[in-house]
Amino acid sequence: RAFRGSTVWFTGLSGAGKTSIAFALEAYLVSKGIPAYGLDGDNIRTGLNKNLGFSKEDREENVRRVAEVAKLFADSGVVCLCSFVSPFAEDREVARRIHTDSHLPFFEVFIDTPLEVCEQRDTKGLYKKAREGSIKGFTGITQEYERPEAPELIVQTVDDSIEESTMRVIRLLESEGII
Ligand code: GGZ
Repeated sequence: RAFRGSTVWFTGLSGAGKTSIAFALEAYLVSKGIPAYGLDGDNIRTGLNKNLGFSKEDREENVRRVAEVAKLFADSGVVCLCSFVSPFAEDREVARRIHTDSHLPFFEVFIDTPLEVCEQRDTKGLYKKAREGSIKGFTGITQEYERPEAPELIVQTVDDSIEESTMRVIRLLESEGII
């Protein structure tokens, strides 16, 4: 099939598992010969968006710029996997519209890992810092996370392993004719 460019937008709390699932999905797609590329804070906030922080305004601009980049990837035929906390519904809607206005498929995937679990994992020690007050405006602690109301998929990582969660996204892309 010629056309498969699209964007999968992973949203959820810090430590929810967005990047882990996107990374596993990227490996799967590439192994099947399907071009895929992951964008996340690690490769975006160190370069393109290094002038942005975590205020509501900066997150809005972060998400907007990422969505514009993802749209270009998708338009070029790549499955673009975006892993961003993207806590505000309005910003995620902008990301969606940037794609749908150009007739490019956009799938919002909510990685629905409870705050308690993310905080328990605390892989980067950020929740501890947020609780102590040394990080301000931390999503889930001192800034809100607006749960998606109508995502294309909800993944619950408490019940499912990374592999099972990744399979759920693969099945979504199959059922939507992307892969
Ligand atoms: C949330 C923060 C914050 C604050 C630093 N709030 O687990 P991580 O470390 O790797 O993922 C989080 C990442 C969030 O960046 P995003 O670009 O995804 O955010 S957004 O979409 O809202 O613009 C976390 C780290 O950066 N981090 N400070 N205050 N996460």
